[in-house]
Parts: sequence; structure tokens; C-alpha cells
Amino acid sequence: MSVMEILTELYFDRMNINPEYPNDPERDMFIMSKGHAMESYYAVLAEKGFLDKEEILRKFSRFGSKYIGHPNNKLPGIEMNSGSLGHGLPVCVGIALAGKMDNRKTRVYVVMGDGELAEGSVWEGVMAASHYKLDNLCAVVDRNRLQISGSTEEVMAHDDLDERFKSFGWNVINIPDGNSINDLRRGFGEAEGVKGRPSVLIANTIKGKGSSIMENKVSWHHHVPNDQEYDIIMADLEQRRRSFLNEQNSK
Ligand SMILES: Cc1ncc(C[n+]2csc(CCOP(=O)(O)OP(=O)(O)O)c2C)c(N)n1
Ligand SMILES: [Mg+2]
Repeated sequence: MSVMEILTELYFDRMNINPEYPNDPERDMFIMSKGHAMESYYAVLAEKGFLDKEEILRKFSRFGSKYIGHPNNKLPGIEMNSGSLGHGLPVCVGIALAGKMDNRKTRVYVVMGDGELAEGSVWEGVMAASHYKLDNLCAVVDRNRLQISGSTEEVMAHDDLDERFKSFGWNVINIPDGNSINDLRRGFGEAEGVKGRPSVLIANTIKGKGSSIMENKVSWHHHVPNDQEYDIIMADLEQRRRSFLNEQNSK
């Protein structure tokens, strides 16, 4: 749930993609490197028209189903199988480099978790992206400060992540509220204008965003809600949906 606004902004405002032509060579490319957030990604792909919502709900996680718990590139709109963390960015480096060699307008976006950044392969990709001056590449770090087993700073500290990326030659855009559509819009806009180096949005988000019982609680990485919890979560989300619509209408 921490990535919902990031995905929404990318799919409904930013990226050049068309569900009618999912393999258009000029399309922008998106890789969901933190593949365990697949439920959020299914919601966005269905809403955008790549996938059928009822079919996902019927077949999700069933034995033999294509609608598995991580991104599956047999489904339209999904570019890469992911879920083994640390691979999305290195693959995006290759896609972005190929885009430049072919003179395509394609922009490449990748969403990584902050816990995921403990994978060494991420930093090889970070290094290569600035070496090749991949200004058509924009990474987003879902900086919710939690990973599977606790606080990122306790499990594998990042300290000042902005400085880390800067020291590798990246353009760093810090988004203080990574669950704000307006702030994300500004950040992606700025990234598009930067030439000669890749950009990263450090999006400071809240894990379990929108639910009073889930926010910032690491146990919800795996926990399956019981009936009572489900009702609370759905009521919270409905309230959030309404206040979001009010906010948008008043602008
Ligand atoms: C290579 C690899 N190691 C371990 C895991 C198990 N795993 C799944 S999610 C997760 C935590 C990832 O944390 P973060 O990137 O912060 O994502 P968030 O929990 O915030 O969604 C881990 C370690 C994995 N998927 N891949
Ligand atoms: Mg995290």
C-alpha cells in the first residue's frame, strides 16, 4: 500500500503506454522490482485496462494460475518477472541503454523497496546507469523504512540515502511525502528535464498507508486480515478515498 500513489501517478499521468498496444516499441517501460507488492500492481493494471479485474479476483494465487503473487511477464503490461529482489534496476539499465542506442523516446521507470537496496546488484546497476549517462532512466525508492523483518535502519542501515545516490552521480529528488500524488507529479516532472544522468525519487512513504491498523507495522508484511480486520481496513480506505476526492475537487 505504500506504493499505490507512485504506481497511480506513473500509470495514469506520467507514462506513455496504451493497453491496446502493450508491445509498442516506443512505449515507456515500467519494472516493479519489489515484486511482492503485486496486489497493488494488479489493481493498477486492471484499472488501466491491461487486465480483467474479475478474472484476477477469480484466479489469484490458484494452483496453475497466471495470476501469481509476483509479476509474471506472460500477462499483458508486465515487462519482467520479478520478486527476487535486486534485479529490476540492472535490467532497466540494459533497457535504457538499448533505448538510447536505438534512438527511441522510451523512458524507463523502476520501483524498488528500501530493504531491497541491501542487494549488491542494485549498486552495480546504479554505477552502470551513471557511467552510461542514462537520463532516460528514473528509479523510485519506496522509502517506507521497513522491510520484511523490521526497520531498514536496524536490518541494514542506509543512513543518508540521498547522499549515497548522489555520490554515484545520480540526480536525487527527495519527496518528503511519497504518498502525495501532487508531490510525486512534481518529482517525475523534474526527473524528465534532467540531462546526462539518471534520476532517483526517494519517496518517503508509509507502509500500510491508509489503514489505521496497518500503518508502520512490520507484521503486516505477511499478515492476512481476519474478518474484523478486513472490515476496519475497508472502512479506512473508503474514508481515505473520499477525502482524496474532496482534496482533488477543491483544487
Ligand atoms: C533476493 C531476495 N531475498 C529475499 C527476499 C525476501 N523478501 C521479500 S520482501 C522482503 C523485504 C523487502 O523490503 P523492502 O524492499 O523494504 O520492501 P517493503 O517490505 O517495504 O515492501 C524480503 C527480504 C526476496 N524476495 N528476494
Ligand atoms: Mg521497505
